[in-house]
Amino acid sequence: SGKKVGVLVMSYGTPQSMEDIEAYYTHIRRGNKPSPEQLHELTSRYEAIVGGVFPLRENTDNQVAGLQNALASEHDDVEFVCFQGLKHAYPFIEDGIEQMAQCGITEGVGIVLAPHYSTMSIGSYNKRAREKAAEYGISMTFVDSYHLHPKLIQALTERVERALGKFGEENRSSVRVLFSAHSLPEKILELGDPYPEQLLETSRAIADKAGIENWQFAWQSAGQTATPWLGPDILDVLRTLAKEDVKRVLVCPIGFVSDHLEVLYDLDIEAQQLAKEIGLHLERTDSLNTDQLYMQTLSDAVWKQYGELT
Ligand code: FEC
Repeated sequence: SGKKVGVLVMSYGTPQSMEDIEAYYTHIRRGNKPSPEQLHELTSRYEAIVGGVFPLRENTDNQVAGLQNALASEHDDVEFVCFQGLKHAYPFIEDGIEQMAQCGITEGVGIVLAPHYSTMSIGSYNKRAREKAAEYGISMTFVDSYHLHPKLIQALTERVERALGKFGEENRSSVRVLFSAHSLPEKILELGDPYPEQLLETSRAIADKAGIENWQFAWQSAGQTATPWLGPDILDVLRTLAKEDVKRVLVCPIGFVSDHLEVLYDLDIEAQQLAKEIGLHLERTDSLNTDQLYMQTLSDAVWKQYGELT
C-alpha cells in the first residue's frame, strides 16, 4: 500500500470510572468543579443507566474500529490509520494528535462522531485538533458535517420505520415523530450558526424518505445555566402533545450516534417516566452505534475530505 494518512476520530468522551466523574465534569465545566450536589446528581444518572455505567467508551472504541475497517476495505492506495481523540476524557483530542506524530504521520483528516455542525460542538473539536496538529507540523483537514449523507439518512430512516412498527400498523399515521438533538445556548443564533438548520434538514430528509407528515423537532438535554438554551425542550413538547390528545410519540435522536447518558438517561428514563405519567406511549429509535451504513458514511466523508489535502 501507499502512503500513511492519519484519521483523528473525535467523540465527546465519558469518565473511565466512578472516581473519574468529578474530573470529567470539571473539564466539561471548563475547569470549574461541580458542587457536591451536582456531582451526586450526575453520579446517580450514570448509576441508573442500563448497558453498563459508561457505555459511550465501548461504543466509541467500536465506532473507531468500524471506521478503520471501512477505510481499509475501500481504499488500497492510501493507508488510513485511525486515532481516537476525546473532547472531555482520556485520550484527549491532543493525545490523539500526539500519537499521530509519534507514528510519523504528516497528513491527517479529522472527523467528529456527531453529524451536525455548530461552532460550539464540531467547531471546538476541530479548533483544538488544528492547534495541536500545527504544533507538530501535521497538515490536517476537517470534516465539518455529514448530516445529509444518503447512507446516514437511509440508516436513520430504517430505524424510524422499524420503531414505528412497535405501535402497530393501524396506529402508524397517529404517531407523532419527534426528531431531537442536544440543545445549545441561544447565543449561537446571533453568530448565524448552522446547527438548527442542519438538524431540520436531516429531519426533513428522513420524514420525506419514510413518508411521514406528522413530525416536529425538539431540543433535549439543555444545561442548567443562567443563559437561555434553544427550545422547545422535549419534556415540554411531550406535555403539550398529551394536552392535544396525542397518544403515541416516537423520538429519533438524530444529533447522537450512539448509546450514552443523553439517550439512555435523558430519553429512556427521564422522558419515558414523564410519558408514563401523562399517558403517552413513547418509543425511541435504536442508536446507530456501528451500523454499517453509518461506518460507510464516515468513511465516505473522510475520503472526500482527504481530497482537499491533495
Ligand atoms: O455518556 C456520557 O458519558 C456522555 C454523554 C454526553 C454526550 C454529550 C453530547 C453533547 N453535549 C453537548 C453540549 C453540552 C454543553 C454542556 C454540556 C454538559 C454536559 C454534561 C454531561 C454531558 N454534557 Fe454534553 N454530552 C454528554 C454529557 N454538554 C454529563 C454536564 C452535566 C449536564 O449539564 O448534564 C454545558 C457545559 C457547560 O456547563 O458550560 C453546551 C453537545 C453534544 C452533542 C455533540 C457532541 O457529541 O459533541 C452539543 C454524548
